[in-house]
Amino acid sequence: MSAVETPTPTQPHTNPLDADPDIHRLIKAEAERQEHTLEMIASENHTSAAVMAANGSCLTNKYCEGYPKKRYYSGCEFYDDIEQIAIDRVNQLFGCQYANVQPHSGANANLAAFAAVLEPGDTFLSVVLSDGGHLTHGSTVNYSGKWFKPVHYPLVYDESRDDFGCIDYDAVDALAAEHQPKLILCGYSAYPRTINFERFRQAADSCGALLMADIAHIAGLVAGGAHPSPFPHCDIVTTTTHKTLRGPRGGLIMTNSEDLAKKIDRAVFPGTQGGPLMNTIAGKAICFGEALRDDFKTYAANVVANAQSLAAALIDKGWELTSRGTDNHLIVVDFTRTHPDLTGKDAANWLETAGIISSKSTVPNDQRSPFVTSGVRLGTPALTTRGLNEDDMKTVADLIDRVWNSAGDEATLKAVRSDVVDLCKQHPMPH
Ligand code: DSN
Repeated sequence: MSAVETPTPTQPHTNPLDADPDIHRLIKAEAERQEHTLEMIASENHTSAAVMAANGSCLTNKYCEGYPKKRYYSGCEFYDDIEQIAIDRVNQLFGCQYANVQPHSGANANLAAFAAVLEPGDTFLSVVLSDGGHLTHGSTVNYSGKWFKPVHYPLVYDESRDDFGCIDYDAVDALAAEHQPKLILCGYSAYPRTINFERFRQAADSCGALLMADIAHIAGLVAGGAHPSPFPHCDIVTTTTHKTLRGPRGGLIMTNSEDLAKKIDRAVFPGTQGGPLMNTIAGKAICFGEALRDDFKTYAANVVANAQSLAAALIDKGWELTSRGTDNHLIVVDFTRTHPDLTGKDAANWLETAGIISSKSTVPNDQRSPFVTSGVRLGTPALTTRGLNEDDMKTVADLIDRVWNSAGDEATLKAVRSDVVDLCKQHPMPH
């Protein structure tokens, strides 16, 4: 009997990506871009080397449909442990009893949550989308808006009120009474203020609705104690894992109800997804472990302090913010009154040329389309990860102010670009 032949080893590479120079070149270029720009997209962050290593590990090779100890494939022993560690850490971190760590994204998490508790045609309440909601909260171009019936609640638009720009909780009550929704959704993509989950619970109880929070943006602040927890007030909580929580790109659904947990598990798999991304679930487990450490509390507090410092500096320079400030990790600059000719699109493009990466944003009562907009959303999670502090935020506000006041002047953008690179060099990427 002949011996089994050993396969010829592949050529050794100094870096495995040398095997594909085209992609390697682009990844290196992207690393360089991240190193030398200020990342101020409120939904982005710089995750740890450990998270990235897990995400790029051999775990990507495996199919694991099902849940721990209930898989459809053999060979899942280590994956059961990884997924269970992720679940246990979520429960500890957010103070809940059940977690599904398999959603591939926040959009998938929201779709599965809706599928778990709503029937086609059912009514739910969510915020007016241009006031800070998300595509998956009932947009007409998303299945949440095609399959279900969203009714949108407003912010307080009366400038004489102290809660100008905050959720209009009385309007939520009134719409709940009028429409008897099956579910009320809170949690937003461009809302700078604290969410009063207790107040939403009262509204939900008044009409017998379930209360769902999408905490994708604020999850890291909740985990780090810098924003109140949606538990015990909410029935279902969805989130992404890659924003303030600083993990790999992915989604997560949590609940305290055994009955809802079963429905959610079925809605994720087999309802809306197939095989879970186990490499990403390992990255999520690492991120949850990192967020359980005391230094994550400091990080979360610093994210908020930095956003408040940035907000104060921009207000000092005459820029207006929605709700006139922030309680969390983001601000939305509203050009409507102070610079009516400036669009969010131009403002974000000029910042990008200068090395400051942001996102255009609709503002309450925006008359411009979502492709143009009258505002820019700025966040501090990524800059805080790089170690920038409240004083640095004043410098960043100066840079932004110079860019916007220049009306896109090329020489100014070039000069700011150079100052941005200097600031980035003082705060190298933390890995
Ligand atoms: N696209 C994300 C954001 O920027 O807020 C939400 O999913």
